[in-house]
Amino acid sequence: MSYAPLSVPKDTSVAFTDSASWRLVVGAGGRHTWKYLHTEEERANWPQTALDKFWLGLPTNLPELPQADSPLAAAQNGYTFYKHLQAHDGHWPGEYGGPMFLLPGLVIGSYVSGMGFTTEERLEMIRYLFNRAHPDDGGWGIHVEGPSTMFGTAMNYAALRILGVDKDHPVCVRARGIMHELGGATASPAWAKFWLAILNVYEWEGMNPIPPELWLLPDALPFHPHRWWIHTRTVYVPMSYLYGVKFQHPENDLILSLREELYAENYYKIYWPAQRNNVCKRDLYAPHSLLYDSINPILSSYEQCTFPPLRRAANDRAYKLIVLEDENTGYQTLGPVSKMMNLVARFHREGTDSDAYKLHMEKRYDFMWLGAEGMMMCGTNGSQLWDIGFITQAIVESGLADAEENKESLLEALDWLDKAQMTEHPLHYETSYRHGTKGAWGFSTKEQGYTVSDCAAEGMKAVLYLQDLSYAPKLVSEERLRDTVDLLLTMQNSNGGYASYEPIRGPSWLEWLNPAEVFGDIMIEYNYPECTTSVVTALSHFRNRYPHYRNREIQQTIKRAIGYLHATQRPEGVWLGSWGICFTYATQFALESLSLNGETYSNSARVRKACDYLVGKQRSDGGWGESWESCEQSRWIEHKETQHVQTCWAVMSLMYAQYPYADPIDQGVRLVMARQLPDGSWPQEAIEGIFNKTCAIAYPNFKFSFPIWMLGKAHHYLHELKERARV
Ligand code: LAN
Repeated sequence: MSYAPLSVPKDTSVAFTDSASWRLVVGAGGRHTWKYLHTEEERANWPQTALDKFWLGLPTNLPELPQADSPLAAAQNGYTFYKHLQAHDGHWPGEYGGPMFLLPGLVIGSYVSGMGFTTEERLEMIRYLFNRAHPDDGGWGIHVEGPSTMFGTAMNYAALRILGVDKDHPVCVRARGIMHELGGATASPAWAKFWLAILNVYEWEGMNPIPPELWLLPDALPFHPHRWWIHTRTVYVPMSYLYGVKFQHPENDLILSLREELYAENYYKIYWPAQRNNVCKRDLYAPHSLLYDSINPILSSYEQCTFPPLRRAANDRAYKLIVLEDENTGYQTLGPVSKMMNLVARFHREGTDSDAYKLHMEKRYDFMWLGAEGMMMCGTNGSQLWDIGFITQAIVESGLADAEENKESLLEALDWLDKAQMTEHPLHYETSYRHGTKGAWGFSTKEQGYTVSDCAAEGMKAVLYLQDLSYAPKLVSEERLRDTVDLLLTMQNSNGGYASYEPIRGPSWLEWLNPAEVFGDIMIEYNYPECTTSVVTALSHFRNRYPHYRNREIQQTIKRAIGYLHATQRPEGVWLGSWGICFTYATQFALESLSLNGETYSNSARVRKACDYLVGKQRSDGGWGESWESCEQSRWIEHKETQHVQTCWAVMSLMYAQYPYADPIDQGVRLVMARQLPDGSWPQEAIEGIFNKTCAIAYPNFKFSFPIWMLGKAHHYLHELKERARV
């Protein structure tokens, strides 16, 4: 199939679609989809809200607020604005972009499965890619703030061409220039090779094998894929199926042309086996281990003479796991990568008339988000729980929850949280190697259906905080909170730490089999200070309110978790962040845990070391600023600009530590107040999050939740310090 011809503007200085016609639809459970209204009448009957306008990057025209004369007043101004961004069901929708390798999966996967997009969606995806092309060379990086790589450039180039951009369009010409300069698409990392092979513009022979047979091995083996990190194994399932069947889109004019455009040499003269380990230097973060490089030739030889009944059985096994995953998650799967691969696999086996095909087609929309720069594919189907968890705790901790004007919004938030808790284990449970879910909250919605340790914890904390309010009903019963505790107690690792989705299942040497080249630490679960802290603080808040339930076990769990946090403090005094950028993020969490254990600046050398290090990084303007490269290189790298979100994390760290000197806190507060806009909002600054060491990801709601939280808390804290000084 091919998409209908499209007239594409030369650059993004003109409108691609009418921005006044887009509406965000918030559906059941907090589902986000964007709809384009075609007629004047529809637009008049369904006016654009501040929520729509804000995320589309249009002026919201919300009123200027009275100048804040205290941190608390600034926090309230922030919330006055932020309440306009709360959806009717109580949660705060938001963009979750950043990675630049997801949209191509959406486009290539849809194209090879015969699924279309509306003209407006195509134009907005094109606009996004135009806007995100690197200003220096016209390529794309692994994420929006990174330098151009082959991963980003080869895949997004193919996506643009599928979407209908002509090869002579200036954006394509420029992108082709950098792509060829970097060696052409033969130098793509493995995941790009995979998508290009699916599209039939790269040969399967040029891939390191992804044999589905691994799924036939006994579960007890230490390297069985069910022991891998859940994202890696969930991607590996459909990848191995599609590799096993050697899926290829049929040749057509576009495919033939792409074979010419993507490569610096003649496609038909390429010796493919030599390309398996050819990866552009710029992309390479985790080079293959000797072990991995030694196994591949053996597997490649097997690939020449697979035993057909065995291959069939392996494909069937992988396919079965794909079906279970689809059914467990309402056809959205764990994440956006597996989503599109499962979709292609279901198309391959069941065709276009099947229910699976239709359900998959519809669920693509959960990941598609229209932002100010155009339409993107998000890192998950949203960050609903994560965002509501922080803002509700912020409002309660700052004392703003008792203000009449805030009550309704908090009650709506509690209602959302109540409905978002998972109350059962997965439909397919042990059969699809899943951990339990009863009692959990996930990162986004209930339907997505995955426990994440810290999301369950932050969800529970938010509920406990809100249900403490005199005016709030106890929507979530003690029994349901006990389920959360029971689940969290199953997730601690032997060294006391907590990982993300499951306890660690595999040995650490599995990292030697990391095939992805562009990501680090992806083969197994690891412990994270952030996840560990969320869990210990949640358990401790639970215990304070319900002291009779599993008290001793909770106590022991917390003690062991603190032991883990002690062990992972770095020599310079801070903790390395894995999910937020970077040291300010993780240290905020770690110091919260330590303070809970009674360790503060006055009695703990560790805490003093952490605070002194942070204070040493405070800039002359009162703020802090770290680059995403800190995560990549595991060392503090200054950002060229001060970041107000990171300033909040640093100040929160100092407050958790009971830092006794007001100045650094006061200066941080002033910076964050100075950056607040007259309507109470804050501008978007640099990207806030990270995953797998190399890929930055946006948490745009942090620019509200953390300033409001920090300012509210600092207001009381600074007051206390002043009182103490007076006595
Ligand atoms: C996320 C997003 C949320 C994040 C936190 C809750 C913040 C963290 O504390 C635990 C890990 C978790 C749940 C997490 C894991 C990895 C995710 C799902 C992501 C960063 C969002 C996107 C990313 C996913 C792996 C992207 C798809 C790419 C692959 C390499 C499969």
